[in-house]
Amino acid sequence: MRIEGVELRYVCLPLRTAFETSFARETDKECLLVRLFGEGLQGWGEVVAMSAPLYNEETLETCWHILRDVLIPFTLKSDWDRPEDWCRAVGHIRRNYMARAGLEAALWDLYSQCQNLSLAQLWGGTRQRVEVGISLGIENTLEDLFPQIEAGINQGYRRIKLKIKPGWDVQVLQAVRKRWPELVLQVDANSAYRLEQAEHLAELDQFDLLLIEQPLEHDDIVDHASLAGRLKTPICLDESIDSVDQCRRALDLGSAKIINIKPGRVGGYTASRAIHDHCLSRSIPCWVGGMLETGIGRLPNLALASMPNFTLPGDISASKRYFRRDLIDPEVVLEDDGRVRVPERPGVGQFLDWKALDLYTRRSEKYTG
Ligand code: OSB
Ligand code: MG
Repeated sequence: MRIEGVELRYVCLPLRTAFETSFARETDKECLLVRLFGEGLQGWGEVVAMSAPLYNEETLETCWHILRDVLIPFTLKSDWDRPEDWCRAVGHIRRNYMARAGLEAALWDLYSQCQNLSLAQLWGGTRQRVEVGISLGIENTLEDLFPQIEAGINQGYRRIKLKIKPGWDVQVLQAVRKRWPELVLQVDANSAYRLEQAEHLAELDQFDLLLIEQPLEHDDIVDHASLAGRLKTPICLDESIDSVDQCRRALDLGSAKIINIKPGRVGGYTASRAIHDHCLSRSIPCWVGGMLETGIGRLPNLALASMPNFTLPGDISASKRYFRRDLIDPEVVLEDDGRVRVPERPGVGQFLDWKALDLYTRRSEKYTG
């Protein structure tokens, strides 16, 4: 594939309701879109970094810089047979995983159109529909949270994930369990605790949680291994797993029993598939995480989730969970049994809602060789 030009767009969509994690409160979904022109086609990808370096070290500005000054000039210089070749060729660049994942996603979009195969077909997907869950942010009171759980259950979501932090954990779960004893429930701390709080975290064992996601530091796999010995609830790592090698080390140490895979965090779909395969070989279940993606990032995540070892529900909820209007048409919808359909057609570019795209684009720049 010869790439003749690249456009970067900064888009900002209002969220229906604010989303609060232990590290930030977001009221808008901001992201970059990468648009590739080549082979008479267009490929689109989403950069999932946030405006501030609070989830990982990247920001939308660092991604714009790395894309404009490093990745795009490099991409325009050569022909690319397959997206994996591009990944290998940029392998010498350190980190900046979200920046490269955005461009890699656009290459996959283009490639799938060139091959006339869906992303799920290219990636060896084995399901036509995937189970999904809903992620609920930190609220001020239980009265603010409960209606959201109720709505999630009524809409048919397969499991509920609650964001937790010190002060919003044991008591909340006590109340939730009392009201919904059978609910499939998991929690995500986004690194809000330290190993010294192991005893406090062990109180969560009584709530029959599917997993606890990233309780300790974002870059730690050692303390998580110590913590694992003191909890019954399985630990799932998110932030700490940024490559297949880091995944292997974490599993060797016993730091996690379950892995959350987010393409943006690990540098793209090629790396995501490698981590999936590694986990499969070790009988470690995986699920596809989310970064409040617009439809442009959500569709390829659905294709990824159709691979066989994504055996737990993904954070790939319906478009309307987050947005009044998404950037794609048709939007991602939840079917009655808590599943979402995996796109059957190639790529994501042909699902674009151009009016919405232009409405929400704040800035764009085009680069040619
Ligand atoms: O840790 O999974 C996370 C959103 C922003 C940053 C980090 C995380 C999240 C989510 C969102 O939990 C889940 C979703 O996209 O539905
Ligand atoms: Mg997480």
